[in-house]
Amino acid sequence: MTVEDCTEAVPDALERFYEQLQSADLQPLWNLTAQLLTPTPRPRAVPWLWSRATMHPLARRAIDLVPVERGGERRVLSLANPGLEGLPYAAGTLWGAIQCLGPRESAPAHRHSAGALRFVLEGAGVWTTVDGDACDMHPGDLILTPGQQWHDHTNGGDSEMYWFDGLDLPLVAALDAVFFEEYPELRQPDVAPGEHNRSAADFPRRSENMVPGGTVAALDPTPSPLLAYRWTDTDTELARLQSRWPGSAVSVEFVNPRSGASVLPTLSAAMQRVPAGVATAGVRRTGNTVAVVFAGSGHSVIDGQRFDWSAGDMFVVPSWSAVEHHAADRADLFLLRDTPVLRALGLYREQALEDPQPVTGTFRPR
Ligand code: GTQ
Ligand code: FE2
Repeated sequence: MTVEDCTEAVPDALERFYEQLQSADLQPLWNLTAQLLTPTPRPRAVPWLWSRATMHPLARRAIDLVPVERGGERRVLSLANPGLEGLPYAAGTLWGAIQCLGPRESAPAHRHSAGALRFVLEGAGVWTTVDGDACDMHPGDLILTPGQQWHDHTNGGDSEMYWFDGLDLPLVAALDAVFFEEYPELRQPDVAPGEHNRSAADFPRRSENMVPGGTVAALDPTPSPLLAYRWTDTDTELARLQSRWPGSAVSVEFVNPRSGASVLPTLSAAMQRVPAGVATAGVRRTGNTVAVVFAGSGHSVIDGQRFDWSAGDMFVVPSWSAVEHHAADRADLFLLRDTPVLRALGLYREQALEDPQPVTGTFRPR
């Protein structure tokens, strides 16, 4: 006898039974299986793109309208994925945002259990102080603020500064492990200009700070002691790889120089360079990706939908979506992922796609 037969036979009894379950705070798995145990991941976040053309003027406007100080805290516009019903998250596990500081402004010191990284888009004269180490920020640099380390951002110059923030906050929230604390003062003690960038001085070897290829397998519950990865190093390394494999996309993952693991226990960061006219091979992987276009232009195909992009745009590739990146001009893509978490839990999978995806639609940014 099937469940349907049973429903036919005794409708009233069954209906009463379901009511009893509901008032007992119990749910029958037999009605939920299809939505819970999906054959492949079904992220609620959708592939989406936020263009620089939309974000930048709004961030600029925030500098005029919204002061940063205690109470206002950080001038951050978070990427809110429309699939997540109003949550301020780029994807189910990842926070992505644009943050900006006007001339001579600083954002108050604090710390939290969520790990964060910054990828600098434009501007000059800003540093982030991380547990007393003032890390200068230049376009293309990656700056880490690992979980529970005090951090504040200071603009010591006369220009506006814009950067991308990536955090594991949605994941830490899902694990019910969010802690946050304000530093007793507005800022950590000043660091003499000549004493900035201590961690970068301690780990100067490019070959130990970034590794070529896909995603590293090493795991480390301790964050990287190196807090600043310089664009000059990244660019040099990508150029070196490009000269060995001309006509192919190349990438580096930034790593913890002590362990060779991803930069943070929960987050990986990589930079991919795609030569003009080249497309990356199609792939699906578990875990979410937020991509930030640092330079160049092109488009990505995500689950059959075409997303055109250029410098300063940000887009999300949700877990298990098929993706290829096509460069029109030589493109540099910064890639934030939650891969270390999936690897640590035995959930990481990737699948190479045999053929380029047919394009069935084009994304229109709002
Ligand atoms: O700059 O410390 O985008 O604490 C979200 C939370 C940035 C920060 C964000 C944060 C920060
Ligand atoms: Fe923070």
